[in-house]
Amino acid sequence: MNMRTQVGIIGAGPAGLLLSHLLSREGIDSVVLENRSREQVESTIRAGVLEQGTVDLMNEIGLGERMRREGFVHHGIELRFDGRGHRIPLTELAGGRSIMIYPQHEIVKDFIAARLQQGEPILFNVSEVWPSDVSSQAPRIHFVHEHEQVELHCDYIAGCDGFHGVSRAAIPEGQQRVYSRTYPFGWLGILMQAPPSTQELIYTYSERGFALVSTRSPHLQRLYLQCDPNDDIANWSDEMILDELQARLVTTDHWQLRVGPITQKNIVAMRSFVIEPMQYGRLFLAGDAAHIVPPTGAKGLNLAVADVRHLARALTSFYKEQRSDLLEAYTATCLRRVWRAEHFSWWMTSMLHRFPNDDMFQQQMQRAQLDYTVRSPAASASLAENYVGLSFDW
Ligand code: FAS
Ligand code: PHB
Repeated sequence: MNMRTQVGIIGAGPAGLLLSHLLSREGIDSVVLENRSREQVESTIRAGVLEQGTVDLMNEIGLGERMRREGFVHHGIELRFDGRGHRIPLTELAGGRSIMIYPQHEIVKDFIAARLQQGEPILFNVSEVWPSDVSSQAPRIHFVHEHEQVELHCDYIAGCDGFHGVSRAAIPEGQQRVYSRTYPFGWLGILMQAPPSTQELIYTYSERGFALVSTRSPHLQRLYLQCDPNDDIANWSDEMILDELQARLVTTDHWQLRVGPITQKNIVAMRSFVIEPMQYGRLFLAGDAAHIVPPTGAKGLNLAVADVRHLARALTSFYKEQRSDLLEAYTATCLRRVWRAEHFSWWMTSMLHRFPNDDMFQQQMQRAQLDYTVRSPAASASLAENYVGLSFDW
């Protein structure tokens, strides 16, 4: 079977869904292809921190109502080390900009509901997806849907299928420049039914390793601790996890973690990854399909949003003004922000985690960086402006 659309979008994560919504606002057709089910996509526990720019865009496009109702605006974070907490007043230091705590899977639910309400197509449970003729004027996406082989003819293809997707491989190896760093540690993340232990996120450097206290709601907390990336989650009993968190978060004034039943736990590896170019012929990569950041800087989802905002603008100027300059500048436009976020995420990760085989000098260097970051207004402001997110046209 043949189908036709203007923009074929591979992946119904935040990048693919937001792009489809931005395009439909401009009257540009698209078809979203997703190889998992709607339930699976809507229950993938990932990000939780939204930059000011992401929040503003959600409100601008009329999809921010539930985020405003159920999300939490935070005006600061705490850096904790050597048993003491130090507040970084984000909003004060970053010109009034703040962050929003609103779970990624809730954003995905909002995007899917809006798209289906508009009667726009999302094909879930597709398989054998592969793009072809991307360097021609008539790219196609081949896939199987409900046991039928389909060919989707498009003008452009948006590869929004994440790090493990198929789109990136459509860029010939000889054309790719890949930058990557894999970290010698991972994050063990939990969801815990308990009241919040803090009003703002706590990033902790401790001798025993990194720990992060985040939140999802007044009844559900999200916490992470640094662990061996190859460890098996089965080796971590709930009791061990809570004891380790308490041990890493300990302060001189006996701060207490409020605990409750752990409802979800998993281990994720950590890497930094960027592919250049992000565009090849009529194929445009966005989000995790083109770049990965370690989650310490809370940047991944926000970068995906920034990419598709640029891509939607470029495609709109092509269809409405027959201009191709923004499309040609897509890689350069996105990478400026991508490399800033890569550096910030690597810097936060390097400052806050224990590295295997580190020596006393390395540890003192990290302490000196932490001490300077919390005591120098200039250094605190630099962290704050990066954390809340630089304006889109930075
Ligand atoms: P996604 O991976 O989210 O979506 C890609 C979609 O494509 C998926 O639905 C997938 O099923 C689909 N797909 C894959 N292959 C396909 C194929 N062949 N055909 C069709 N569909 C296909 N970022 C933040 O900004 N803040 C945070 O706090 C934060 N915390 C994180 C915590 C963890 C534990 C992790 C792992 C990541 C975190 N991130 C955070 C980063 C994360 O949010 C990603 O950057 C974000 O999901 C990227 O969105 P997409 O690019 O849309 O990719
Ligand atoms: C989260 O709430 O999941 C979260 C918060 C901050 C991070 C990463 C993840 O840096």
